[in-house]
Amino acid sequence: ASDQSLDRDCTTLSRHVLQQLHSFSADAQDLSALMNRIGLAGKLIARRLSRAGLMEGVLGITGEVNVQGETVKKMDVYANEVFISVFKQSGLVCRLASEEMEKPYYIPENCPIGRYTLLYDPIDGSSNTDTNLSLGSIFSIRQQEGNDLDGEATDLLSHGRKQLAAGYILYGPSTMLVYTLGQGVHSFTLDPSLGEFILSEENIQMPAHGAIYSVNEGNFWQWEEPFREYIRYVHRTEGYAARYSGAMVSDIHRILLQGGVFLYPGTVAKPEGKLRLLYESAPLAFLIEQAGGRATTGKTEILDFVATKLHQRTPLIIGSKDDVAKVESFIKQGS
Ligand code: AHM
Ligand code: MG
Repeated sequence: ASDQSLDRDCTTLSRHVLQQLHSFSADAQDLSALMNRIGLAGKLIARRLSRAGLMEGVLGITGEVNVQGETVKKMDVYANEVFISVFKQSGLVCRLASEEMEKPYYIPENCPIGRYTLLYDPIDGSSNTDTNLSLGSIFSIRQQEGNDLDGEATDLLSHGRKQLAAGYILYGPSTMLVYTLGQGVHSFTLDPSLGEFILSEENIQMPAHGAIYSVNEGNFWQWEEPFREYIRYVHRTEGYAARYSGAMVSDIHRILLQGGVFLYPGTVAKPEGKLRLLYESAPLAFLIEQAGGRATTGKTEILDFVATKLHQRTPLIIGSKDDVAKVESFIKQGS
């Protein structure tokens, strides 16, 4: 029995990926190596965040504005480069696409052998950086299709069911990595003394309904009426609680474990909302579906939505099945 508990306590991320795929095939080895690299990026970012207040030049803004028109933080730049540098050494990834880069980044020495593309948001919840609050990184791995001779990466403009792996790293009181390969959702906690992500929970299934609704209510009057109607319903119904942290990775992590719904609706001025499909909404949708939840734009399942451009935005309603359906019922009434 003691052997068994030792065994369970020490399932590391890379071993878990191999177990998941039940094989030592080339694909399984690749995915294990890729997940291991994502874990390394997470450790490097977590280390820097944990010391941010003790070091010069870690916090604050760079003075630049990114492709999305958002102010760039020094941590955004650092985290973006961490992913590039860990994947340069992997040999497996030819292209990386992130929130912080207008065009995909090619690693010539890995092309065309590296048949995988990493899509990622290096720092989710950037506005939390300077106040020592939870942050995340979001990732998605896709197989590269075709040769991408024009360097436009148009093969990425396909639906989210093509993701091979997806998940997030949550930088909270402890650092956690949650991932799916399309076979359930599994969470790991970083043991800083070992420098390893250790299995915390396997095959996480989320409740069909939860008390939490998570949305920036400051935008109330900018939304379309059905969202206001949903929020009014929540306000007058007993048993709901609002939670909104400014980093959707942490809000969605809570919802994964306890149920509920996260919304980022479009507004009249910006009907597509804020969140980007390929490296924010789609990876989280893949993961939440695997945990028994759902994600939709309000019109289309997130995983069926096909982007027309790399930095495409879509509205997002994601979480427990019944709660997503409840939001949808207001949208249907309104149309
Ligand atoms: P970011 O990747 O630039 O940080 O943007 C994504 C974040 C989400 O984590 C969060 O839920 C949302 O933006 C917060 O936006 P707002 O301040 O408009 O509510
Ligand atoms: Mg983001």
